[in-house]
Amino acid sequence: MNNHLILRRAAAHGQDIVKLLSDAPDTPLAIIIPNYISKTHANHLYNQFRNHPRRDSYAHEMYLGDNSTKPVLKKYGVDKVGFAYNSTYGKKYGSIEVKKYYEGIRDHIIDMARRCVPYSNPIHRFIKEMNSGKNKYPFGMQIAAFDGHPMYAGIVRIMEPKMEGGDELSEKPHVDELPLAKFKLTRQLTCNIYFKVPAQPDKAGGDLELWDMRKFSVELNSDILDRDDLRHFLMLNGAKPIMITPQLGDLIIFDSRKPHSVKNLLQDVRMTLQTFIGYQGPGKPLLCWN
Ligand SMILES: O=C(O)CCC(=O)C(=O)O
Ligand SMILES: [Fe+2]
Repeated sequence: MNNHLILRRAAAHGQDIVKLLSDAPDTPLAIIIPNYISKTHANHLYNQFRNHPRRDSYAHEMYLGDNSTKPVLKKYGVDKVGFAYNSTYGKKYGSIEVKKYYEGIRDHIIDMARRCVPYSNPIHRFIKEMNSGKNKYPFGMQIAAFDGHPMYAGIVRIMEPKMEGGDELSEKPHVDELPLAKFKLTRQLTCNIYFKVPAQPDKAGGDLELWDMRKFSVELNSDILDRDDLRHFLMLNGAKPIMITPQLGDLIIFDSRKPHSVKNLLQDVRMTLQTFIGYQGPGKPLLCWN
C-alpha cells in the first residue's frame, strides 16, 4: 500500500495539504500521519464511545435518478455519534432539519469536551496545528459557518460487521460533496483519525480504497455516480484503486470528491473521529465541519 501516491509524515504540515489540493499531475492521493494519537489515547476514545447512548445511523446522501438536486439519505454501513450537516441537504435555512442540526451540535460539543478529557480533542489539535507554528497552513483553518453561525468539527464514525448498507459502502465507491446551494467550495477533503481498528486487519476487512483519477477522462457527475457498476466503469475508464489499511492512531486525509470506499468489516469494530475540510481557493482559510 505504501507507494508514491501517499505522503507519509511524522507530523501535520500545512504544505502537505497544499500538495493534496494541487491540480499537478503528481498530486498525492492521501496524507497519512502514523501515531497521530497514542495507543492509550485511542483506547480512551474507544472506551468513551463504544456504548454511547446517542449512537445512530450515519446516512449518506445519494442523488438518484432525474431528481438529482434532492438527495436521498441512505444507510451506508456506518453509525455515528454526532450530527451530520448532510441531514440538511436539500432543506432550507429555518427548516426543522436545519434547526435540529444546530440544536444537536450544541449538545455534541459539550459531550465531546467531556469525553475527550484528559486528552485534547485530536481534531481541535489538528486545527490548532494548521493555525500556528512553522507547519501551519498558510491561510489557516477555521470552523465553517455555512449558515452564518459556527458549526462543529468532529463526529465519531463506527463500523461493525453486517451493518445495513455495508455491502454498498464496500462495493460501490462514493464521494462526499457539500452541495453548491449550501456553500461554494473549490475542493473538499476528509480527515479521519482511527481510534479503533480490527485486531487482525488481514482477516477483518475495513481497508480504505481510494481511486486514482488521473487517467480518468470523464467528469464525475451524478449520472456516473449513480451507476450500479461504478467500480467497473471507473476501471474501464482508466481509474485505479489503491488500498490503505488504517493503523491504530493514524490520521488520514484525502479528497472526498474522489471516489472512495471502505471494505466490508468482517470482524471487530472500526471507529474514527472525522471532519470534512473545505478548500475555498487560494488565500482563504480551510473550513472544517461535519
Ligand atoms: O472510514 C474511512 O476510512 C473513510 C470514511 C469516509 O468515507 C470519509 O471519511 O469520507
Ligand atoms: Fe466518504
